[in-house]
Amino acid sequence: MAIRRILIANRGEIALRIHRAAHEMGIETVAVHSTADADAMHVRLADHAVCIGPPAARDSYLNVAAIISAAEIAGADAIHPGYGFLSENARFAEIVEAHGITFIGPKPEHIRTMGDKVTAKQTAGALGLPLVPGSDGAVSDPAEAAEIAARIGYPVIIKAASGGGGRGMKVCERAEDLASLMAQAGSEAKAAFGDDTVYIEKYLGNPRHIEFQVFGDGAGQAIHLGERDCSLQRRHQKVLEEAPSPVITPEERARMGGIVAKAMADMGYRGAGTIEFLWEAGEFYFIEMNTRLQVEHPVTEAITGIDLVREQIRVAEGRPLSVRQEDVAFSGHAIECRINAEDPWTFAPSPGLVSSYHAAGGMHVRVDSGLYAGYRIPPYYDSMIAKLIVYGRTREGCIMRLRRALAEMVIEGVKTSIPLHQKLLTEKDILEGEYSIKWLEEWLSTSNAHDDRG
Ligand code: MV4
Repeated sequence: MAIRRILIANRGEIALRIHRAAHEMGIETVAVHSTADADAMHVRLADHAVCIGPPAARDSYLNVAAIISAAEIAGADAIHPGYGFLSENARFAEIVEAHGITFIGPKPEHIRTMGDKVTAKQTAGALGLPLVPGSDGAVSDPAEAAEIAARIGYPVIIKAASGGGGRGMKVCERAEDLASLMAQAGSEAKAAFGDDTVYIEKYLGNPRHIEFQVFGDGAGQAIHLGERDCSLQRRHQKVLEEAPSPVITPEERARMGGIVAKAMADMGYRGAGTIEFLWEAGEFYFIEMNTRLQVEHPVTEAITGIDLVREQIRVAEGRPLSVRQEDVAFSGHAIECRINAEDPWTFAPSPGLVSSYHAAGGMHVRVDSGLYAGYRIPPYYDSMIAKLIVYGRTREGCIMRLRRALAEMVIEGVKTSIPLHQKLLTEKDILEGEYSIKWLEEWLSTSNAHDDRG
């Protein structure tokens, strides 16, 4: 059914991103906002706006009753959750649909299955995705855990089924430590997520994080849009992402892409999804699936020319995807720099008044941001205030343009991560594409990156 008015249950740059796709399709938008966001750009751009509560996210952007009420009051016939907040909450998706409102996202059952890491891994295995060797499902008995660990070999990693952001993970080097680390992982998971279920995997020492973008129509058709390399991260926060991965050949992309697209077709997946892999020594190992649009989706848009939010809206309307796999062509290279309001070297948050703002521009330069001069960045939410996405025909050309664009960006009044990105783009390993998930933290702890003397 045709969607006429979308409520965007989010804030910041992703709310703008969704608004833009909607308007390009002739669809009206409804912004929701906390009292702290009354002057935010996402509120200004939308056709209608509803205040849904006080600053704390749990009282506003996570307030299901307030969001459903806003949709009914504003006459929205669909809700897009963006990323974070309620985007991977299966119960929310069910409630939206129970109110006769279209949820622009996956089927609730798929959100639920993939939200539990144990059922996600079992489902991925059954669909033919390569897994990290480990326990088949949850383990609670230390003796059983010891047998599994002995079989796959140390080191092993103990993970929480409900984990996220790396919480509740323990690396175990020796059999003697296994039982106590299992108990620790379980109790930390219980405290953080209310669920002490854990499972065991072979620990990969120096992998890359490579994820495939997938898209399904919910009726058995699915495609892949290639991979993104998201290995550059600090404390599970991605810093810079690129597509394609510097280490994946077109043949590997087609082979793994074919496997993930078939898996999504077989499960009847609907909407945008990301299949996360660890990649080491030329092999992919499934770790998790994200059932949402991701922050870094624009690098995929840049190299494929496909508007992912437009496709999300199409399939939510029950229409087919606008492209078949054979129509998807990968061209050139794209890199995204996440720009946060924080000290570039200590990472301390730096909210406050943006006294002046000028976005980079020019050919193949995209800035997704709700910033404007005079805007006050509130202290209550994520520190990401802009994304700079640059495209080039080659990786080298992309990096040259990215340096040029970073130098053009003006954000005054708050500290930002722009100097960190500028320094990263002078590093030999980054220029050569030779980095793993450990690279950034090691570099920050060993280099004099921010020291003027060298
Ligand atoms: C791993 C791993 C090594 N071996 N699993 C971190 C969070 C969660 N998404 C999975 N994570 C990892 N799982 C095995 N078997 C290392 C990590 C990991 C990581 C993964 C992706 C991106 C950044 C990371 C940073 C630290 C650890």
